[in-house]
Amino acid sequence: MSRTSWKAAAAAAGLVPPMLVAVCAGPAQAAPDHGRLRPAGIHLTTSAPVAAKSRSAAAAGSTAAGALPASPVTVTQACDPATVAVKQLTTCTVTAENTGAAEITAELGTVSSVNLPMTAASGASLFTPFLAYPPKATLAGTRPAGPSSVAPDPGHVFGYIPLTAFGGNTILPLGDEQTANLDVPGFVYNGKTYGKVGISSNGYLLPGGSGGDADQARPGTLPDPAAPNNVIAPFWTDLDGTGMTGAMANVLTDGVWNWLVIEWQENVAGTGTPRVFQAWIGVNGVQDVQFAYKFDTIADSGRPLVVGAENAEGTRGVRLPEGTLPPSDLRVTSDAGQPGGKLSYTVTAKGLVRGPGQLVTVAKSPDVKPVTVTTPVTVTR
Ligand SMILES: [Ca+2]
Ligand SMILES: [Ca+2]
Repeated sequence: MSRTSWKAAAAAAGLVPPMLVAVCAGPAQAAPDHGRLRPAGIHLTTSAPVAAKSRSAAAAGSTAAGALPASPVTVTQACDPATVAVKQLTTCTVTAENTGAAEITAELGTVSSVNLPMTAASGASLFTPFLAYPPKATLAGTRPAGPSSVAPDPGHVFGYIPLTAFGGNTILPLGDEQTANLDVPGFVYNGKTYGKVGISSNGYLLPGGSGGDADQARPGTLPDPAAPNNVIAPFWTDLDGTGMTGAMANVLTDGVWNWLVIEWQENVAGTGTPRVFQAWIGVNGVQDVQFAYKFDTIADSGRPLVVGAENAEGTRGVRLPEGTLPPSDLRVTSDAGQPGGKLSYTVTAKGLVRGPGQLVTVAKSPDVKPVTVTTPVTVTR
């Protein structure tokens, strides 16, 4: 199939209303139709395998001793109207939000200028006409988008179908500790679309590609903020493609939906014992990440093994218990995460004396710099 006809197939997929895709989750929950699969005819371009570099020491960021770090709490404050006549009222809304991953306590206070006394508050108490504060609050930390499960999904994953059954495969001759970067049709992972994927000789993928400095023979845990990040690992262990195919890739279509399929054909490093497995990545606008295994090659080699996935920051992820062989073909599902906790309150202020005035809100949290926000309010005659 030509590239043009692939585009036609993608356009056909695009005809499905977005809501239907969201509700049905597209191909992720469809029963795979093995009989209709054929190459989508997409030419996958690759860069040469990159030899692993030694890991560079992390740049040690340091702050002056005693200096407090910036607060993860952001404060917004707005007054409506921003100009009032004497005896007129303005309502000011203050919102604090935790943008950090950790829970934090926040104590806020709002002070008004002498020409703009506060007459009422909601969600806060007036201590004097010039000082209001809400109860001390505990703000939950943010939860980023990321994988929430790696689990069997019987009837909804393709399972192992040898890519050699199809024409047009792109061969990626990986040796030991090498990664190839492949330009691919855009696929969604944790809410982001990627047009490139790094394929490690050690059984994992890096959406967005690898700079070549992260190929790790010894699997890390998942998640882990340490490099490599954004790992999708069908079978992360010390493998070596030398003398084997290495990896191959193709885009298969059932005529409507398309999948990027990557197959590893390598040996356990230092042995002649093969491991053959695949990642199926839907390129249909919704996350669809499947792992498939040629189970007669899947066995315990005595080497560390990790099966799972993490997000781009290495802060959320899932894995089978370390060393656990995949019990079946698997699917990685993700969720969108959630923002940090918020605190909001309003105060009402009254123009008393003509001239420039202001409301100043300060948010204090333990062990970080306080945050100060100033909102001018002009009092006219
Ligand atoms: Ca990581
Ligand atoms: Ca290796």
